[in-house]
Amino acid sequence: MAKLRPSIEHVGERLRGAKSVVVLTGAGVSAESGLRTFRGATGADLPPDMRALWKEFDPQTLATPEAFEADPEKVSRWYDWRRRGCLAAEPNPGHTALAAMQRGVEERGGSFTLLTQNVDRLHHKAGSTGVVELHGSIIVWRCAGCGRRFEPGAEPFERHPAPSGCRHGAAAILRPDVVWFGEALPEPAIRAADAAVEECDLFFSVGTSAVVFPAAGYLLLAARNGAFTVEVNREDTPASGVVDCSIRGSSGEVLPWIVELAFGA
Ligand code: BJW
Repeated sequence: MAKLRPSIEHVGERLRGAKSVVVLTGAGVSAESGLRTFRGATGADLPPDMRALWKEFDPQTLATPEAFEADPEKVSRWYDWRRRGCLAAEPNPGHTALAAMQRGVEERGGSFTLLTQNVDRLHHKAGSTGVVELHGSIIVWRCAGCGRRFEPGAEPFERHPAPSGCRHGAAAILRPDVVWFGEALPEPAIRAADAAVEECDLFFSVGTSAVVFPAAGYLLLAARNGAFTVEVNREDTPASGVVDCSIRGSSGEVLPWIVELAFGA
């Protein structure tokens, strides 16, 4: 039997009536803030400085613990460059709409959890609270030796890799507090995500290519538990065939519309 295609109005109604909402976001949500995604179409419509990162850079030589061990200077330079880009960026209407969505759900006594794969802290800047950072933060760095965390200022590091100042000899260098390929996600984030997804009745997957696990598995878990699932993305992803409603468009346009339908302006 053909699957029904619920309309965006139906999504608005679902949101108004939802008791427990989970939103999973990815790099696409920050694209309209000028931050590059990792994957997705190169986009003939996009300027060269907005090309997907993994089209220009090799993740194996930058986003793995082995890469940092082999060439800490190169990895530190690249992440410091991206860190400063994130610090300079401002939230866009997609981020703002998610903060408004949280207020709308919570004011009606519901629960709301924002799971993000983004390391840029733009959800915090937009006013979202309790954000679960599945892949850590690029704004925070930590000593590779002892794990002590630092939040460096906006100016570029003077040295690469930057010394942490801790007493760990050669290991006393800073690395970004992000999750690289092959590394485990932070335990508290996993626990918070598991609990929220387990009980949610409405799940949104927004601006993510839905290919990186375990984050991509949360949609599947929510669907299996009977939640109504929605995708918002400019392109088709592996999630598109799984969700109850797949909306093609940019998060900066679609999310404010959904929030407006559910809660008014
Ligand atoms: C728009 C838009 C607009 C654009 N509006 N939309 C099961 C199966 C297969 C593989 C695995 C598996 N389990 C684990 C793995 C291995 C691996 C993995 O998933 N690999 C796959 C790629 C094959 N996973 C891991 O290694 C993870 N760790 C792990 O599993 O550990 C196990 C372990 C347990 C115990 C001990 C030890 C280990 C870790 C994954 C870490 C991912 N890290 C990165 C880098 C973070 C640091 C950094 O910033 O550099 O995280 S990779 C990169 O991908 C980044 C992102 O968070 C992540 C996801 O990307 P995202 O957010 O989806 O972005 P894009 O670019 O992919 O997509 C953007 C989307 O937006 C596109 O669809 C566009 O169309 C759309 N879009 N503009 C709406 N305006």
